[in-house]
Amino acid sequence: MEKSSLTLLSADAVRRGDRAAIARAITALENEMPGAAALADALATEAGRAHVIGITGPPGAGKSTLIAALLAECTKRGRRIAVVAVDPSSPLSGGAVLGDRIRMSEQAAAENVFVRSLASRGHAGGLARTTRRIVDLLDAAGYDPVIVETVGAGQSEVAIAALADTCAVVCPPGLGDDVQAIKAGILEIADLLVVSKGDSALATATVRDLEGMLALRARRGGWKVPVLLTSAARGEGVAALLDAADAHAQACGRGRRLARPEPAPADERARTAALAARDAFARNCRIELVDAGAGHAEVAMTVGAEHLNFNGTCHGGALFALADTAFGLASNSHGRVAAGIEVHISYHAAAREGERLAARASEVSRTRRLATYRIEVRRGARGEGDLVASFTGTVYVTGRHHDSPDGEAPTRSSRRSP
Ligand SMILES: Nc1nc2c(ncn2[C@@H]2O[C@H](COP(=O)(O)OP(=O)(O)OP(=O)(O)O)[C@@H](O)[C@H]2O)c(=O)[nH]1
Ligand SMILES: [Mg+2]
Repeated sequence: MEKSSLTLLSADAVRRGDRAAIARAITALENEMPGAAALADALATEAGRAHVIGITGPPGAGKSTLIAALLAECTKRGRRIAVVAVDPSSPLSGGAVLGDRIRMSEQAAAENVFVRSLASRGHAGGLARTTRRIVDLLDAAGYDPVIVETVGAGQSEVAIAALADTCAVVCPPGLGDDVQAIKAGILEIADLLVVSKGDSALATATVRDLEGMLALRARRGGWKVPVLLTSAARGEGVAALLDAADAHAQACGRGRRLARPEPAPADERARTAALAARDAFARNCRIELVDAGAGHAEVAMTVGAEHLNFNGTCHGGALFALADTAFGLASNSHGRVAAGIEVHISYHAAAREGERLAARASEVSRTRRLATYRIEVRRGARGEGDLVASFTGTVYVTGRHHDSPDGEAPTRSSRRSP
């Protein structure tokens, strides 16, 4: 009783834009304190007004400096702006977050600006959920735009694409020379490409390189991704960047994170079972489907003599096959052909002949084009025992459907063409 009235009180204070209440609420969400989920629920219905802009890019690209310039531009235009900077909590970037705070502190002191750094501590899924709730809260508090800064490092950029209405990918000069340096997903999620440090020598060449790269790709739903040259140091191109972000929101809408229609669960279960039945490799490894649904799948196998390595324990390749099968089924459960881009596996314990192992895959984040999964391989028929291996994977979601009459057979192994 007392807790719920407390929640209502702080929800009201958040709606009024009370800075202390907002700061307290974010801390509660970050630490999953009692009442935090109820507060998030109380405010969730008011989310969807703010324009959420994701700013991502490689470490040191100039994201924070650019955001500081955007803060100044927004306040000049009389807008209330919030920034959430997500720290990947690596020892290397520990100092960078402090740097963010210092660089942004001048603007943060202003009444219409709210800046907060989050430490990601732990897995991407938890971070994605917390960040989403904090964005909803800032949205409900009337900030518009809400900017989210993340370092482009695999899964974080997938998470930001799910969250933001407009994704700006910041490319420092020189990166365009070596397109391979830009990881598979990062260009895929860009609504705006921003070349930073426009005052340095290579910047215009980088603009040309990126424009050349974009010319090779199909347009996305009528929106033409612009390449914008900025120099936060000189304050150049910042107004144009904000204008381009506004234009993207006009063209493609706001509240992208709130609308993610999913087909009925029964469809996914049946589809996943059909896919599993067509998987000759999994069948050869004696991997069986246990359960599946939207974005998740569970498979199991009994370690047999054919799974053993020269030490007499279960071969790492067999564990990989088990985890990868769950990954493939979960990522293809939505009906679109998903192609694996990147996986990572950690082995924790050995498994022996006769043991039953289960792998459970769950979706960590999903956008129109990219999705990430976490898979745990555990002992026991339903994975109730200890952890044997853990696996994370990212897929590229193609435009092809499993169910379409002229649809090709699913080829998870096929890489997407550029
Ligand atoms: N010459 C020049 N340097 C810049 C500009 N913007 C940022 N820098 C420099 O680039 C370095 C990195 O800038 P940050 O803004 O911290 O970059 P970041 O992408 O936020 O970095 P992380 O958060 O650590 O990934 C700093 O030394 C900045 O001074 C610019 O417009 N021109
Ligand atoms: Mg930064």
